[in-house]
Amino acid sequence: MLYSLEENGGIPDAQLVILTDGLLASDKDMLQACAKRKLHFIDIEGDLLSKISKLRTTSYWSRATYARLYLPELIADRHCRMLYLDADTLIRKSLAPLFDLALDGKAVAAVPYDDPARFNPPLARAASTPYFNAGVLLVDIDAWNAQDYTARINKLLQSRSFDFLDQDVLNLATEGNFFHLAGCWNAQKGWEDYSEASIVHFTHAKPNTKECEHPEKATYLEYRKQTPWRSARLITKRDRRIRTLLRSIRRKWQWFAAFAR
Ligand SMILES: [Mn+2]
Repeated sequence: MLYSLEENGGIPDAQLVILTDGLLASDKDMLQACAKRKLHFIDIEGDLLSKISKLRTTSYWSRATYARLYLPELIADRHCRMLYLDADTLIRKSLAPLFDLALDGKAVAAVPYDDPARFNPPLARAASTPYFNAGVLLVDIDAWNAQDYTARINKLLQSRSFDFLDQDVLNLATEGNFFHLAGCWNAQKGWEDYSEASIVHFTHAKPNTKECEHPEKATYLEYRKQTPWRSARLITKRDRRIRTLLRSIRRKWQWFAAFAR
């Protein structure tokens, strides 16, 4: 994602902020090697960690997913426009148009799903209320603050747990009132022609895995050749099971160590 952003993103003056959870200094050096400009890292710790550490997670969505909710108050420039991008995206074309778009006073712009009825019933609202994918999120921070989104989100997070975690929370906070971006800004599974997409989003199998048959996997691997991950082998289902197991052992051990202190 980072390498393709530098290559095709067309926003050389934008500040790049990376949210990290438990990365080593050597991991950060490898990420930095993918970028031309200096990266700013925000580690999930302290206040931010205490806000999200007890929230619901799943085997495929870690607590880090919630951290994006707090980005508007974490980044230094409080009056800018922020573009949040998932790590499982690939940037194919200039992102500059997103920074010139008139958002009509809306705090959030995103790509709506064609089938909102899939998401809305558990949220106790009308099935047809627009619902967006949160992997590509354009935020006008002034409008976000004017409409007290962070406070709304805090209240929602304390009220219950959500099937789609922070994505449900963001959608509830906007109450269906968000700017609708064209699908090419978050081209997900089933998109007809990826050469027309500005941002490809690998929402299902990830392109660094053996099982992935996504048409853009080859593009991803081409870009990856230019990064420190150039010779990494493709991950298998077995690798992932082992990784998940190790992660859960490490979490339990951390809990035990904290308890024993
Ligand atoms: Mn994603």
